[in-house]
Amino acid sequence: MPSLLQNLRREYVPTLPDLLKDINTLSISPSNNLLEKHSPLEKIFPKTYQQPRLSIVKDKIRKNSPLRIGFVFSGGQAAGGHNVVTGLFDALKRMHEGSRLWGFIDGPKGIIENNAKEITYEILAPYRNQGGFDLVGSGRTKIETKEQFEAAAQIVKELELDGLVIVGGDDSNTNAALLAEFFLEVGIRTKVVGVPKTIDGDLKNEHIEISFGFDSATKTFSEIIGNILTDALSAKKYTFFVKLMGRTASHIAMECAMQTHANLTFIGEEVQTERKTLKEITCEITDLVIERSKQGKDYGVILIPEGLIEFIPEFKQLISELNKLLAADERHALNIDKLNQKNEKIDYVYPLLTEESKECFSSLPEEIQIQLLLDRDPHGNVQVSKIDTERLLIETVKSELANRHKKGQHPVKFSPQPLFCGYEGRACLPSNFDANYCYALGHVAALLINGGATGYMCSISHLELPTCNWQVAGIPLVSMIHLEERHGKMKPVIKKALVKMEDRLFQQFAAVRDQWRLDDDYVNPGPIQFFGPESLTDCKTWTLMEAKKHDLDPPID
Ligand code: FBP
Repeated sequence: MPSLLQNLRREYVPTLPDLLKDINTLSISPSNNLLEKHSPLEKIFPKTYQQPRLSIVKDKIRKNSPLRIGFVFSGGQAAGGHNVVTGLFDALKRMHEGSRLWGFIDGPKGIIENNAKEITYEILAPYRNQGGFDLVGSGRTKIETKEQFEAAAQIVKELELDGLVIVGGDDSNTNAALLAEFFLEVGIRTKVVGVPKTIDGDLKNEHIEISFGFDSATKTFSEIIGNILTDALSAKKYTFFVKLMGRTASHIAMECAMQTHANLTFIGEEVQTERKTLKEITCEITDLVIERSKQGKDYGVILIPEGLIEFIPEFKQLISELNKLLAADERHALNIDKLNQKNEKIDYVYPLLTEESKECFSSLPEEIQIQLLLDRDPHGNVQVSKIDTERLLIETVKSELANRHKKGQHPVKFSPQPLFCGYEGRACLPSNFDANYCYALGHVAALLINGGATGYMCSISHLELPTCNWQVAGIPLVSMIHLEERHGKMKPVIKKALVKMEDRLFQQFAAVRDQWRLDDDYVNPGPIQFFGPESLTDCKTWTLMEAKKHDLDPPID
């Protein structure tokens, strides 16, 4: 049974950008090309690599034909996904009442297994402005073999789809680009359009200001961290080690740090730049614990991005070696997974590692060793959410404190508490920002498909402004792709946006963080606000607002 708040949220009517309000007067028009000729991508995407950016412009009233569209949620949940669907559905119906929409069940698997459900107004009604992807489910199956591409072609042909909307992150949108290319190659008319989703905030570039879900997730995590800070300050006995989701990039950790002023926040990308070892990270935390203890503060809160481990140089090398071993294991069907005993797995890989990686691997607790050996996701990523970095750091800090004590350091009270903020931020009720953003993205997807565009990502810009002023466009997916090593081979993938040391955002964070180490300048931002003064309900992330602050250019379209 839905809660009172869920019911109230269903009644929320997302605000649309002014441009999208009269959808039947809009058309798409090509602007500049974004890729240079003769890029190495030409061979992989011969049909789509030179597509122009598309502007959406006011035109005379047009009469649309009914459209048949499918959509799929791909990868991890992000708040607002259901509003992409409601936006798409409402736009389609406004364009032509006879339009129809299907959702593929449980992610891309639903496409290759021919499992789709038609979405009607009644089916969709309970999901308006709700979190999660449970309308049709999601999954991480990667469409990659020739058979899978052909199966996808078969099902879109059977459903006579005009368009397929892929709601996904960097990997899923890479898949969207490959599918668009394949459909063109085999003469299938279905257009493929991507929507930028991921709480990680790493699917962004000069055309995509932020992926949806980042706003709601960071607000949810900041609420939790704010509460933890207040608890720490009240009981004065625990040091919390909070691991924050976000896979590789540390955007989430940096945003939450700026919102809450936790005592210490690691940024994975900085650790990589400064080549900080596990020992150095451990010493940084230990120093903080000792300094705070001297001030009578045997408590504190430390934020750890879940991708941190991949950036520590010795782990980076170890993970890369393990990735290659696991990929080779898959190819030669050696099946590390069939080795039942934990020790068997460890004994199997250990002799195959280089001396440096052997040293790093053997220094780790057995649980972490096993976690590093877990299967990669279908896109070849280490499943960092399953690695207990927060617990690893607790252990290393404990032993560093013990070492220092042996060397004469006064004993300190160190009572650590691990916490992981992850899944709860992906499926929360979407903030007003994500609800509006996603509803508008659904409209853009409908417009692009109606205009015959394929191999594009929906883009909304000027997000720092009130919703009525947002601008919309279609960006060729190939313009965001580069070649990267995956499963030991060079593959086309959409480039992840990491935190950059030279960015104003990082520098601003770096300039203020030191004062949070010892002074308890804690902030408790409280829960996401859905109702009330606009300044609260339309409050956007620091990451988005700061990135846009000096961007005073007038809208392009
Ligand atoms: P997407 O990139 O698919 O949006 O997923 C992001 C994420 O939430 C990461 O932050 C996290 O590391 C990962 O998914 C967890 O994956 P899973 O849901 O498979 O445990």
